[in-house]
Amino acid sequence: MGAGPSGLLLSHLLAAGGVESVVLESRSRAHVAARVRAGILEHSTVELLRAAGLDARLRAEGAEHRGIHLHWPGERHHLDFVDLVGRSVWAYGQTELQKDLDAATAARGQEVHHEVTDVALHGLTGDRPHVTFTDAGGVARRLDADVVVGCDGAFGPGRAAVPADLRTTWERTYPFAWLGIMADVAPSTEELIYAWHPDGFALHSLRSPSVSRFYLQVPVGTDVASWSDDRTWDELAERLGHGHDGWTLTPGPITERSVLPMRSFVQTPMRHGRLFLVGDAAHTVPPTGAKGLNLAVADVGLLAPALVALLRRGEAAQADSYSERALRRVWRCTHFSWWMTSMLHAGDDPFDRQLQLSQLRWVTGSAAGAAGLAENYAGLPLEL
Ligand code: RFL
Ligand code: PHB
Repeated sequence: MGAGPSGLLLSHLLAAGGVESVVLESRSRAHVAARVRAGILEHSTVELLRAAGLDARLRAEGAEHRGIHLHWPGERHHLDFVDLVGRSVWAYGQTELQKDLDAATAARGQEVHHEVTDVALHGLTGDRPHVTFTDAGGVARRLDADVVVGCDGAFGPGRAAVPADLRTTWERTYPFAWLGIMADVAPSTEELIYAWHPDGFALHSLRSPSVSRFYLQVPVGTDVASWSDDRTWDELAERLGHGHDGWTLTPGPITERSVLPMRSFVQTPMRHGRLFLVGDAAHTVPPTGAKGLNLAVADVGLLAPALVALLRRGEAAQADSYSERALRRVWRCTHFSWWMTSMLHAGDDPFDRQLQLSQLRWVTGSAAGAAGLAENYAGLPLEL
């Protein structure tokens, strides 16, 4: 269930391992392809895409980044992940990865049903679960399967199909949101700038040599209409340090804007009988650590070989340990995303602000502090 990045990547890896799958998606192909989301692929994600033969356009059109800048009023520091931990990251939009996955899906004739409704799961604790749904033409259908995988994001039926008395959830909501904008202007930086500022966090990211992506910390419930172009650019310039050491921010036409909630969420276990959960279906992280998409890909990297072993060779050990192994990384990334969020988002408490600035000085001034951030950001090994 789900034709986002985790669903399509899983079906690709299963096909390579000789396991047939059918993908169900509630939205249209065009809607899924147009959703603006993540922008950074970590080392292990790029390695997995390379091994799957899905990295040609990423190598040609993506940009390899050695690290990030951390900025606060009067100071800017570059952390070089390659020097610190021998790993880089790639700037490549989720929209582009989705196009690559769609192309690979079409090329191998993968069965995908878009715009399905009434998806319901049955018989998950037996050997032969089935899924019922209504297809785009309004026809009621039934699929019998060996396993069902919930790649259906934070709002799909997958996570709710685990009985309430067998699942545990953890949640943290944050008292702020992000205003995200896309702009048709060349990035004013080669690598991302994460900025702490008393007015709130700001991030300068990018999508291509001519498209920039920015985020501003805003109050929960902010109406995008209250952020005019002028106000947005003025606030980005102030928070990102326009004028610092001669650095300038170049504004341009804003083509997209939206407000994103900030939330941490984990549901365990990530397996119930013949149902497996992957990506946002099982966990959500705030985007400050650029982990959401990477975590979804890492889950797939563990589950695909486990299902091939189970279904082709009758070996259950990897499938049985999937949830436990995946959750080690999920909790590491949940912590890292919470930590980055806590370090960079200014609140009203003057004591907290001093702690944040002290933490930023330590992370940029100490080799041990810098290496810790770099290791978590650029990518931990698939299996922790
Ligand atoms: P997705 O991408 O949400 O895909 C799930 C798919 O399941 C479909 N679906 C159903 N299909 C069939 N039947 C049903 N009943 C269904 N219900 C839902 C949905 O339509 C969808 O196509 O989950 P996946 O594949 O696990 O991938 C995860 C990533 O997409 C996600 O972690 C990241 O995009 C998170 N995220 C970001 N991550 C970052 O690292 N950096 C970012 O800047 C960033 N920005 C974002 C984000 C997530 C957002 N969402 C989910 C609100 C911005 C947004 C707005
Ligand atoms: C993005 O480019 O959308 C992006 C990059 C890094 C983040 C979050 C979002 O931490």
